[in-house]
Parts: sequence; C-alpha cells; structure tokens
Amino acid sequence: MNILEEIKDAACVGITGHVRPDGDCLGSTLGLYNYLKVNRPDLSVDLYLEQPGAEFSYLTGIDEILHTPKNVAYDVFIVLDCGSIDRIEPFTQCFEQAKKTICIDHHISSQNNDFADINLVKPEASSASEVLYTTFDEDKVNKAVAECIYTGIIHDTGVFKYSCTSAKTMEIAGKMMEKGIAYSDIIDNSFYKKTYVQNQILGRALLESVLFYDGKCIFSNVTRDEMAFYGVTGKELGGIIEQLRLTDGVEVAIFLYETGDHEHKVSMRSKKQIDVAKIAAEFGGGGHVRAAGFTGKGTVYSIVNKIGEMIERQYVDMSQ
Ligand SMILES: [Mn+2]
Repeated sequence: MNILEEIKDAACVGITGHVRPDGDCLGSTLGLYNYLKVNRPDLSVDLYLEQPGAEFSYLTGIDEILHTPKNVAYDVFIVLDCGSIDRIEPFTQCFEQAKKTICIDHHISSQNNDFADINLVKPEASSASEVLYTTFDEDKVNKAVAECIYTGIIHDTGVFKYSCTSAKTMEIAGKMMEKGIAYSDIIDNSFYKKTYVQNQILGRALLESVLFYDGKCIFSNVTRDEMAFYGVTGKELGGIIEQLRLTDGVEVAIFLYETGDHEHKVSMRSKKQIDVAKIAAEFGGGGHVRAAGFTGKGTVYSIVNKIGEMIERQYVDMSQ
C-alpha cells in the first residue's frame, strides 16, 4: 500500500488510534498526520485521540490532536494500531460517516476483524508505526515523521528487546536515525523516565509482589487508596509490569490496579512460552502473545486465580 495513492482523490482525511493512546498509537497516528501535512499541504487532516501523556510532548503536532468528534463525512478515515472498532470510542461516528475507511495495524488476526474497507494488518510487524512506514515513500519522510515512527517502534518493542523486534524493525529504526532525530533523548524521556512518585509506587509494588506457581508467575497490585495516596493515575503505573517480568525464573508477570468496586485493569507479560493474548481474550481483552491486558471483575485473588488456572492449562497442553 502507498498511503498517498490511497488518499489521492481525498480533500479531507480523519485519523484515529485506540483508546488510552500509548507510544505506538501516538507514533503511528502522528507519524501519518505529519507525513500528510508535509506531502499533501492542500489536504485537510484531523487527528482524534484521547489526551496523550506529557512524556510525548516532543512529538510534532501533539497539540493539534482533537478530543471531540466533528460531525464531518471524511473522504477517508484511517484507524491505526487498533484491531477492533469498539476501541476507537468516542470517534466511531467519524468512522461510520466516512466514504472510505482504512485500517493499518499489527494486532493478530483473531483480534483484528478487518473492520475497515481496506485493511493493512501485519501481525509479524513490531508496531503499527513499522507497518505505516512501509506505506511511505522513504524520501518524503522528514525528521518530524521520523521522530514519530521511532517513538512507536521503541515503545512496542520495549526499546528493541521484545521478540516482535526483527531485522526489518532495526533497519527502519536505523533509517529514522539517519533523519537526525535525538534517539537517546527520545528513549530516555518517553520510555524510561519516571517521576519521583512513580518510582515510589514502583518500589512499593515490587515489595508487595507475590511469586506463585513454583516461581514461574509473579503478580502485584495497586489499590485505589494507594493511587490516591501517591497522587498517580493508571497511566503512570506503566513500568511496573516490565520490572515484574524481569524477575529471574518468571515466565508470566501480572499487574493489576483497581479501577472501581471489584474492578481491575490487568496487564500481563510473558517471556517465552505462555500466550497471554489468549488469556486476555477469555476475559474480553486483547493484545499480543507476550503482552496483553483486560479489565477484570472480581477481587485481585479471584482474577489471579483464574489466570493461574489458564496458565496451568497452557502448560498441560504444551506437555502433551
Ligand atoms: Mn501497537
């Protein structure tokens, strides 16, 4: 796919990504937004997303993101980094009213149900940003676009370390570096940087973590009271699951934070064997084989017990 070809007859284009935008969601949507701004100056482009985190403020165009849907019938509406239409709320009406829709994504097929008119879905790609880049003309990518693509790639690969990272991923990242981006700053400031309270709550979550299933699994949780005490939101708890995953001997890490009465947002990571996307799907969530999540009803222990049973079932299936 060449994205400029796909939209060549369009006068107005809308773009969105998934709810609670992460680095890849922002990198891919803003990457496309900036690419179209530069290479189709005649085009009217709107980008819709929820309010992004402050750590991404260096991305060009981030202040132009719209948070409420316009009542416009777009010639083309493009959804990135999103496998299902129910994850673009509250911008569904823009999608439904559009004359043509395109989805550019990397979620596995059981989660991407080809909901658009044209679907470019590459489950083997590291990130939606990587898939998007393949639709660009290389010589039309400027530094601002390169910063977005690079950001998307480092976030969905955990800075080039998850198994979704391929030689192709590195090649694209290298090309982005050649555009003169401040790659060390991007990695430090958008990925690794933690505020003082984020480090405090990370320390607390690690201190209270529990190993189970012969040390193959670990979980920890943060309550609403604790979040209020430290003055943090769910968005700021991002690094905790990653540190849990790194625990020696652990195959699956689970992190939960309370979002309501008997309701938790649950993240899971696995190293090599367990398919956490499959587990998340059973709870109505989604994600990737090694990184997935869902919103779970019940107490921390009831949710973790259910996940534990599913992990055990996968081990049993593997041994047969
Ligand atoms: Mn992604």
